[in-house]
Amino acid sequence: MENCIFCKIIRGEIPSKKVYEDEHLLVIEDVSPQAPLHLLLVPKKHFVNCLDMTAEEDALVGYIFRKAGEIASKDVYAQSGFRIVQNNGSGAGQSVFHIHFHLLAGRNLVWPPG
Ligand code: DGP
Repeated sequence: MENCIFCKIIRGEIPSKKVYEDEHLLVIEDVSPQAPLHLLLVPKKHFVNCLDMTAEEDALVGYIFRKAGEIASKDVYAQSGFRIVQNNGSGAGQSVFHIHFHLLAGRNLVWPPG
């Protein structure tokens, strides 16, 4: 998508702090971290949010969760626990309309979330 900020990051048109990249997925540091570890797992294919996905993406979503676990297992902040968050729609806090999964750790993550 031409004007999507995450598509621009994926294309290398906007700089980011990359943690992991492969043909399906980009993992970057969040520009406005809400915890000592705050990464964004961003699929390279553009989807607005989970309402935009079909059964074709089932494997991709499973892959993203497995990668999130792999990354968390190597991070010191995530040793005592971590959270994966995905916001759908502005009322839920979505501000970038290219699906992404927040990986948060390193502070007390309260429940229920705000
Ligand atoms: P959400 O509110 O769930 O749509 O999350 C969007 C996140 O994206 C938010 O935590 C801030 C982050 N973000 C926005 N613009 C940029 C950017 O240009 N670079 C990076 N690394 N993160 C961004």
